[in-house]
Formats: sequence, structure tokens, C-alpha cells
Amino acid sequence: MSRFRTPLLSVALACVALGNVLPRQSSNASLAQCPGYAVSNTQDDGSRFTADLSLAGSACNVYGEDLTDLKLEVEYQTTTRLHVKIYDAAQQVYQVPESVFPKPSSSSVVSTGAALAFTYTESPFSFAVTRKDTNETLFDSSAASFVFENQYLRLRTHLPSSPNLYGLGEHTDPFRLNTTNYTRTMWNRDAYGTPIGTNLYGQHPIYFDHRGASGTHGVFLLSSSGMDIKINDTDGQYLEYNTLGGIIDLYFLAGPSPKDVSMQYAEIAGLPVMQPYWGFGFHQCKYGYRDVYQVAEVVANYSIAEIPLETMWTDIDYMELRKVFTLDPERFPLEKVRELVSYLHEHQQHYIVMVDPAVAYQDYPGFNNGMDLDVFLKRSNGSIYKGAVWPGVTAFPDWFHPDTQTYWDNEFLSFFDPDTGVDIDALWIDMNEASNFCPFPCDDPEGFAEESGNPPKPPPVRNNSRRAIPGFPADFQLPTSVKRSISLRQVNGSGTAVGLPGRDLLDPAYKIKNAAGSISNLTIRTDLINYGGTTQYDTHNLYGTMMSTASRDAMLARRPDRRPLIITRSTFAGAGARVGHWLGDNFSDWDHYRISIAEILEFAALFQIPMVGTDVCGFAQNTTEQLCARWAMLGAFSPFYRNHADYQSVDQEFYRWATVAEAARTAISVRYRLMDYIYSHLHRQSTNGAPMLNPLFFEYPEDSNTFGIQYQYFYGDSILVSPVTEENATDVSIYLPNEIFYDFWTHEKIQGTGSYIQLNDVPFTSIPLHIKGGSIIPLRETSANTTTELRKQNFLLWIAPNASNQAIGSLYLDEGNALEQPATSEIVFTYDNGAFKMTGSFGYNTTNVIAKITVLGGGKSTNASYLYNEQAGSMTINGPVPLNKEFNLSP
Ligand code: MIG
Repeated sequence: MSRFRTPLLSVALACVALGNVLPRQSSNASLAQCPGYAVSNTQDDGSRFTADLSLAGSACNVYGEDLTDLKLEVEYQTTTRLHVKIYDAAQQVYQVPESVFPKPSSSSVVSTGAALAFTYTESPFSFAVTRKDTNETLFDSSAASFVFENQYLRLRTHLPSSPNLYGLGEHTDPFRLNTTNYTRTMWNRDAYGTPIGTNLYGQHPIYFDHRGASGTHGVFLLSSSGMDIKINDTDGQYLEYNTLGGIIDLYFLAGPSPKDVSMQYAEIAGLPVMQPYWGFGFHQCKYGYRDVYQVAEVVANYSIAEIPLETMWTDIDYMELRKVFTLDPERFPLEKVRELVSYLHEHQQHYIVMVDPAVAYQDYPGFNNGMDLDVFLKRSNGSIYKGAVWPGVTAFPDWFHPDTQTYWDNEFLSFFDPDTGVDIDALWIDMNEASNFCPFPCDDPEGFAEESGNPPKPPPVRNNSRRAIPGFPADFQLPTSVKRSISLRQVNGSGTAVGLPGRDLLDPAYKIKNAAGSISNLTIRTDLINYGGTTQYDTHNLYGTMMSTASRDAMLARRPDRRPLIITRSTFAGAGARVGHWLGDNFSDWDHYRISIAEILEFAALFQIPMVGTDVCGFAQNTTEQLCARWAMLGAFSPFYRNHADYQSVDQEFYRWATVAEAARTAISVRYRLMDYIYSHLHRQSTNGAPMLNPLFFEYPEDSNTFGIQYQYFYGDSILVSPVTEENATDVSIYLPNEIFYDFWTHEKIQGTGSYIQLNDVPFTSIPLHIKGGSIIPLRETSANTTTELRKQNFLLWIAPNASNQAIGSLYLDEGNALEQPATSEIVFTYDNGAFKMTGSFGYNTTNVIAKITVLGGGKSTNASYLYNEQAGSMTINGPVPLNKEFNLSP
């Protein structure tokens, strides 16, 4: 199938679209002539400052019309957060609504007590934000005149030369952003191949500006408008916002450490949602599993290969002709799907399927129910807006409609009914940028769908004789045409405004560098009016995140007491408070393997969406044994760990190659043993925003060697992950900051000196890991086949002392699944020159104990409870130490 490839077509058809544009507003004025604004009517109550801004000359009308009257509102919201808002006095301009991005509660503080200071110049108006204790300017908008038009905003800040900037997602550009001639466009799109330098699936207009010893701050622009953020050094170093509308809604976060900025961003974006424990298990997926029997066989093959499989996924293949909320009666008959799910559940495994937002425009309940509630987006003539996606012609839910939640809830309740339907444990949502295969203006979606072959012809039904799948009931049999079970291959605002009237919603004069061409191309057209009067022009970038929220609520309607795990492709700032994310359609190549590290760090540490991962072994094109083995190891150190591949790609389940199978067994074993360690970090992040993954500069903010590092990172606070990044290489040069480290595998002590060291002989089945001195790592004594079994294992503690012979660590324990946890433990471990202490809370009832505590590189102790192992150079405290009360041991 899929003769159809979005990216190829998009180029050709974008041109068609451009040929079809409305007359553009033309103006001979240039931005240099824009007059800026003048300040009047200022009021200052010590924590809030307000003023009027009025256009300070004749309008320049470069990309529309200048707004003459604006309001400025500055608020010292906390000691570390300053809010600067500039909006139209008439309050017609679109603002991101509270329903999508709840405003942080602001407990105004007096400016004198704040870390940041706001100053301004009267005419033309500009403002600056300074860090008070260093008197350093962090933001200075005098770099260019401020432009506020009906379809264009420009705000530019000076920056010091060669700044260290991070964030501004979603992108596949270097982790530390280029600062010369760089444009980051934000306009959510289906970005097959996730090309560098282009706008991808999500919008996260926050950057971290890291200035080494002088501190780090963050700047977040709360805007859903399409935009180009330009960073350049042609006119002094600057960063410039160029948006298609919206208001200036800036949050300045004072840090001063990078982790502080993350935590302060979580205060506004929302703390990330807690995930079920089992969600950290290993997931297998592929687009193109032709029937339920093939899905079952993959499950069986994992078991035969003795590779733990926690969760099996099914892509759109399960649907009847690609219609959401249907099952293909021949290939995925309900009875068999239910048998599969029962089998999985009996074996402590889980099941997930995909749901897309585009609903087939056909006579079937999934569509009719939406029509009955009238929840689909409409054109101005009142007819349903039609696009073309997988099932052919489609309608799109309007997430602003008050009945859409009811519609979505009901579809979930019936289709995913645990007793009569597909009893999924979690959810995967895709195509929610929203993706539309039918290029703008899409006047003939029927013709387009037919020509492009959507829905694709499903594979022939296999009615020939069947044979058993190991471990499955006798009546659950595979057609003999399917390849036999595996043999390992030995190969290689207020938010009430609906938006300004009178705008060109299809073809604004300012052109953002959308890689899909016009802003309406290959998505829902931007002149559609949502329920309540807002436009797709203003809300396009919210579509995926609104679907995420609706889907989470629908999952909760089904199972109100369980934490929903939801993985979405499209995100907006703040999405992590509800969902996780995977990085979309990467390629099975080394570039995508490498860049996934930076992308995952961005989502986890900068955007507060910690449940994130990439398609392990790569999605499109064919992976190789070596790449897949390396990726099986690397992927084990991302929060979300799933192997997924495209329809035409070679099968890449971990059992397909001997090397990969071995790498996967090792990787999963280590990951599982560390599951409580990372789960504790997620819990911490969901409590205070401190990131569960850390770029090196987060741990060593004053070590400038770390600022550009993007192929190494800390899993949690304490485990340095340094993968081999080159094809055919078995060596890697890794940076070790000035600190004691311990090789995770051998426990060998290594004194880092703030320089690179060369690691040789790193087999394809391993990954370099180092424990940072000063850490205490809780880990399970042994791994297990499922997370359910894992939870029955006892713990070990590894104490990795730092140079002053001290260490600290923690362990969070709960039941793993419940939305409201009845009882939890938050245990803190400390080690100080031979004295070990366990304190905290011990509410979670467990019979698991700490079987053994090992002090790495430990010297001799006089206490008889310590056993010194000369050969290993370690000391051991033999347990059991129960996990239900405090414990002390002195040297
Ligand atoms: O146009 O559902 O990113 O993971 O396998 C492709 C089929 C639609 C895109 C997702 C990919 C998924 C695929 N989907």
C-alpha cells in the first residue's frame, strides 16, 4: 500500500497551493519605518506595573495593520518569575485560553524582593529584564522597534555574543542552537523523516539562555500563533520573534541554575503527569502487522527469544479500512482481539492501539455519533469540512465544541469497553497536527482520496490452514502462510477573545518558513471557525494538545481510577501535564539515532514532557543489525522505550538478529533493574519539575566544556550515558567532568578531570554507563520478564561516594497504577564517611527488602557489619534492611 508518501507530494502540491492564494496585502513600507509605541498612563503598585502603549507615529502596516492602542502589564509573579504581557486594548486579539494552558497562580511579590528587574524606555517603548544580583541584562527589546500588527508581531532582543541557547522545539537541530542565521519555525506539521531545520510536530516557544557562572534563565512566549524565531548575529547578536498574530505573553524565569529554570517552567507549564509503572516496560510496535495472528506471533516470539515484552501495540492495521473505532472483521475479528488481550493480561502484559483524529466521512457509528452531536469542524457555508486521510474522506473533531468530549468519551466507552470491546491499557494518538493528505485547497477530497489510494487495499485475508502459535490457545492459530516462529537471523490571556476580525486567514502577508508551504497546506484549512468563534488560524498549534486532553479524559471516563498512559505525536507547551510523546517518523539511520538524544533531552528536561522516546531501531527505511543493537541499548535509557517500524521497513523486532537479541536482553535487564530509580525521578519531576534526564550542563553549569555536549547525558541525576555514536565503531570518546565516576558494569573508579577519555572495545551489545560520585542508586537485585514480576524483587543499593566520601539518593515506592495513590514511601538514603542512613516516609507497605548495600571503591571499616571485598575494592553491608522504617549504621 501506501503508494502515498506525504512528503513527496507536499512539495509538488504546495506549489499548487501557492498558485491559488488570495490577493496579498501589499505594502511598500519596511519594518525599519515602523514607529514603535509610546508609554503613557503608567501605574505601579510595587508588584504590578501597567501602562498604555500607543502607536508613536504613522502606521507602517508592513504585514497587515498596526494596532494603535496596546496595554502593557508587568507582574512580579514570584521571586523568580516575571510576567510581561502586551495585548490590544480592545482585547480582540487571540490569546491562548485557560482551558488549554491554565495560567499559573500568581502570588504577586514586591519587585524589590524579586531576582529579576523590569525597566523600560518611554519612546519608542522598549523594555529590559535584568538579573539583579549580577546586574546582567537578560533581555533587551531595544534591539529593534516593536511591531504589533493584526497579522504580525515582531519583538527582538539583544543577546550577548555566542550565547548558549537551548529549546524552541520541536526540532531536530543541534541541542545547543545555532546562533547565526538560524530560524526556528513553529507550525505543527506531519513531518515525515523529521528533517533538520524544519518545523515538526509540536510547539514549545521556550528557550534556556545559559551563561555559565553568571547563571541560566528561561524565556517562554505563551503563544499558539505560527511563528519564525530568528537568531542571528548580523546586527549584534539577537533573537527575534516574528509571529502571525497573538499577543506578547512572556514569562521570564530567573533560574539561576538550569535545573531551577526547568522547575520554574514546570510552575507555568504544569507539573508532568505521573505514569503507570508498567509504562516503563519495553514496548513493541510495527505499522503493517497484517492480522491479529501476526501480532500474537510477535508476542510468542519475544517469549521464545526470552526477551521481556511488556506491551504489544497495534497501529492503524486493526481498523476496518482505516476507520477509527472499528475493527477489521477479517483480520482483527473482535473475538480474536479479545483473546489476544486476555492472553496478554494473563501473562502480565499490556495492549495499546492507535487512534487518529480524522474520522471517516462515512455512514458508520463512529462518524454518525459525531454528526448527531454536531462536533465536526465546518466551513463557513455550514457544511462539514472534508479532508482526506487514511480512511479516505474525513471530518475532523472540533475540540472547542462543548459536546466533543461526550462524543469522544462515548466512542472510547463503547469501542474500548473492557467487557465487550478492545480492552486497551493505554493509548497512542497520531496525525493530530492535524495531518491532512489532501493539499490545500482540497476542493475535491473524494477525488484526491481515490487517486491517492486511501483507504489502501488491506492485505488479502488468509483462509488457508492454520497452525499453532506457541503459548496461545489451540483455536488461536496462524495461517500457515506466515513465516514460522523465529529462528535468529545471523546477518548484520483571558482567552475569551475569538481573534481579530478582517484578517486574511489563509495567506497572511508575513510568510513563516513552514516546510509544508502555505499554512493551510496538508492540514485543516486555517480559515475554519471553531465552535465559539475562534479560528484554526489562531488555534492550529493547539489541535494535537486538545486532542490529547480529550483523549486523556476519555481514558479516565473508562477507567477513572487508573493513570492513563497516552503517547501523542503533536504537542503544545504544557502537554506533559497530561501525556507523553514519541518523536514521530524518524529514519533508521545513524543521524536519527544520534539526534534522538538531543530531542529526548529537550522534551524531558526543557519542555516538561518527560515520558518521551523515539522509534527504537528507526521507523522509515531499513535498519541494520548493528544500528538496531546500538539503539536497543540507547533506547533503554530513554523514559519511553518502544521499537516501532514503518510498513515497508524490514521486520526489526529485537529477536530478528542474534546481536540485537543479546543487546536487548542486556539493555532491558539493566533498564528493569533501574526502573525504580527512574520511576522515582519521574515522581520527583511530577512533584517539583526537577528533570529526570539531565544534559551535562545541568549537572556542571560552570564547566563550559559541557555546554555543547549532545551525545551524552544523565539518566536521572546520577547515571552518565555515553553511547557509541558512529557506525562500525567500537570505541567512543567521552567527556568526564571533574568528578569521581564509577563504571556501572565493573564498578571501577575513574577520576574525571574535565577532559575526554577514549573508551575502546565497546561491543555492539553494550553501552558505556558511569555512576556519578556522590550518588546512591537503588536497583532491583535481578530483572524479570515483566514489570509485575520485577516488583517482587528485592533491592540493592550501590553507594558511589564522591571526593569527600559522601553520597545521597532516594527511592519512591507506590502501587504503580492508581490515579490516587493510597500509600507511598519517599525514602532518602545518605552516606557520610562510613555512616549510612535511611530516612523519609515509609507509607507503602512492602515485603521487599534491601538485600545488600555496596559501597563502591570503599575503604576498610571497623564496623563488623561492613564486609570488605579486597578484590572488588568494595564494602558490603549485608541485609536484609526492611523498607518500612528508618535505618542507621555507623562506621
Ligand atoms: O502517515 O499509522 O508517525 O508512527 O506508524 C503515517 C501509521 C501515519 C504516522 C506515525 C507512525 C505510524 C503511521 N502514521
